[in-house]
Amino acid sequence: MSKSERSFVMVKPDGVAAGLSGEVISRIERRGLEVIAIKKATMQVAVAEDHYSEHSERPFFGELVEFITSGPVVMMAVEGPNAIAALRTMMGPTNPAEAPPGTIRGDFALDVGQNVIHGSDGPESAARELALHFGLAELGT
Ligand code: IDP
Ligand code: MG
Repeated sequence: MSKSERSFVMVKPDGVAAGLSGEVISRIERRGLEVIAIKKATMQVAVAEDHYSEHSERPFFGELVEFITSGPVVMMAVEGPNAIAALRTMMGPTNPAEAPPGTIRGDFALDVGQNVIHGSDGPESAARELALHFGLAELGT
């Protein structure tokens, strides 16, 4: 049995505005992963800058922070065997133009910036993002 792990997943403002929160949650659950915490909120600018700090020197950073704070997002802690990699595969590549049908980005997005979903890219970023957006009590640890 593979080791259970946790990922931070977020339906971005474009996905929430398009009414895709339920679709994303449904795909996660049907895959067999468990949503162990969930909330809908508009992210504070300082929190968004921290969340995307690895991209702070990139030319699109300002646009990215502006977009991610532009409306409500649905944030989740998702748990299950190989959750981080399984979710990245379900999301598809960052650029939706390269995302195959059947992936969330391949089915619902066209723009590299507004690409519907975020998922942690590894165990360190998952731990960091879960701590940033959820308290320990919310995660039952
Ligand atoms: P990921 O979301 O697939 O992990 P990252 O490379 O970590 O992709 O980039 C974080 C987010 O920054 C992307 O999901 C996308 O919203 C945005 N982004 C990445 N590259 C570009 C770009 O070239 N132009 C505009 N936005 C971008
Ligand atoms: Mg990333």
